[in-house]
Amino acid sequence: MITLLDYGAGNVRSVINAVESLGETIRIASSGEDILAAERLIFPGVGAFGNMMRILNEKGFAAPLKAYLAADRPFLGICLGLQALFDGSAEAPGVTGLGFLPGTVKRFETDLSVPHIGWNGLNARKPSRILNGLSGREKVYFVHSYHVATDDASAVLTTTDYGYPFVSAVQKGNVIATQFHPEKSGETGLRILENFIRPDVAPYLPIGMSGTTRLAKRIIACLDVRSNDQGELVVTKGDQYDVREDGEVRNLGNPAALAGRYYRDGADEITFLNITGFRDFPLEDMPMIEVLKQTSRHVFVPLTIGGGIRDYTDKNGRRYTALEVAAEYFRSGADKVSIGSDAVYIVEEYLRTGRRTGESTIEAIARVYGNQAVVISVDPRRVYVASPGDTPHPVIETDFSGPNGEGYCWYQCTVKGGREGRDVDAVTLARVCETLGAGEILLNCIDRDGTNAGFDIELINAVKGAVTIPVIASSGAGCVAHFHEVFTRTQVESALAAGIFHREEVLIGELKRYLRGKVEIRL
Ligand code: 1PR
Repeated sequence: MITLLDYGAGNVRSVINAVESLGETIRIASSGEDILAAERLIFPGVGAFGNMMRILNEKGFAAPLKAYLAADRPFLGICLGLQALFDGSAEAPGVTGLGFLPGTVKRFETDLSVPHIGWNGLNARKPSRILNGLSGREKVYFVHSYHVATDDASAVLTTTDYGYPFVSAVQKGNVIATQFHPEKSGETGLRILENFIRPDVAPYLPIGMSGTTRLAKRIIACLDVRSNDQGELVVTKGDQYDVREDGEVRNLGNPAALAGRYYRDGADEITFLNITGFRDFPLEDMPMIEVLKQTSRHVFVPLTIGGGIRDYTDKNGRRYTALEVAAEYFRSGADKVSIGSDAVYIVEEYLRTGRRTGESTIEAIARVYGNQAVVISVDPRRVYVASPGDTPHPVIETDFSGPNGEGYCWYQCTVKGGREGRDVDAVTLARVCETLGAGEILLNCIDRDGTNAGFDIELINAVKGAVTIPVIASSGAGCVAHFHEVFTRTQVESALAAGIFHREEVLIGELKRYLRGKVEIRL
């Protein structure tokens, strides 16, 4: 029996699902006594350090947790569950941590994108039961802006490089904690969890670990989901956002089954976009929540879900906040949520008033679940102009001239699935969303969507150059070479595709074999 400490923020469902998939039962600790009675305790931390410590103290969990740790009982902390073990964090000055290990938590100081999101390697400093059976060449999934810094070198279990080496796991006796997410690290992560759960696993030092670890470029499979005319929830795919063919919604398969296939094929992440979310309210559209629950039971890589994350009043006058919608997605197994139309309205308001309210959907979700949990899905379309002076928006000089030979264009943001253009450009939108606390940009392109013509490199470079958060390139992938192009001609951390994967024109395994040796990827 595994005891799980859930203090109520974020996605503990993934940990529960991963542990249950290993044949173990889980019990949720709801009191200090439950913590002290645990045989093995897992503490997955999500969100922000200050919020976590406040809840642990309010619920009376902090003192029993300290006693449990001091007694050297089996413990696995994950992400913030690692950071909690230290004295304090730069994320929440003045807030005291559990103080089990000496040191503090500090923000990444690097020119690389922060948060550090994605699959990176491990360098082991000493043998550990959780490393048993690993070759040392595996990659595991990270998502964080802060890392621990300790004076106790003997407690360092692994380090990982991101601009410089940082502590990615610690172990002191039976207390182990990882900055990465084993529950989101595919088969490697399941092995690590199993090593923690099973009794009598021998300490082991993988031989392949050495040198500098490298963050892999992520390959993301995207599933656009909606109900078809028969009311069945299907994966669909548009050509420049038009998902109908001969009047019918294209049906490319069952969402949970397709996600399972992409997981087995090696997808580094899976994104679901509830594409009619702007008009159907997700909390009434329960099949989508069900898809997420089913998927997270057997898919152990990060799941992002978007569509319909906004405030809403139902027909009975009950008001729901965007935070409540997001919370339901997180409870159902999402690791990140993506915001489309609402982000455009938020940015318009910000540009009009010149100040942040602290109340926007982006800020509210980031405050509770952390910046890394908030993705902005941008749906831009090219607007051509003959000269830069023809528009107040920032333009780029383009190699692909417009219908009348125009040599410049700007990227107009749209809402409602591309149906309505707004007076905001994609570069400004990305920049403002970063200021408001978004952790990642999912950069679609209506002109390229479903065309197989390749990613819009000009758009991607314009947006990537304007922000320091990671950017996902999306729309237009038609062959394996397009991924190589986007990873070598731009600085994006990940690339997303839909049509070529759904139609099996390119398999994810085959794509990764092609990229191997050319760009860093997770095999
Ligand atoms: O506005 O917050 O409710 O979110 C709605 C979400 O649904 C947005 O993220 C928006 O991008 C998405 N969406 C709305 N309508 C459509 C549509 O296609 N009619 N899909 C739509 C967007 C674009 C991509 C696609 C890539 C790759 N899909 O995510 O998967 O372009 O495609 P490809 O590889 O086949 O070229 P809200």
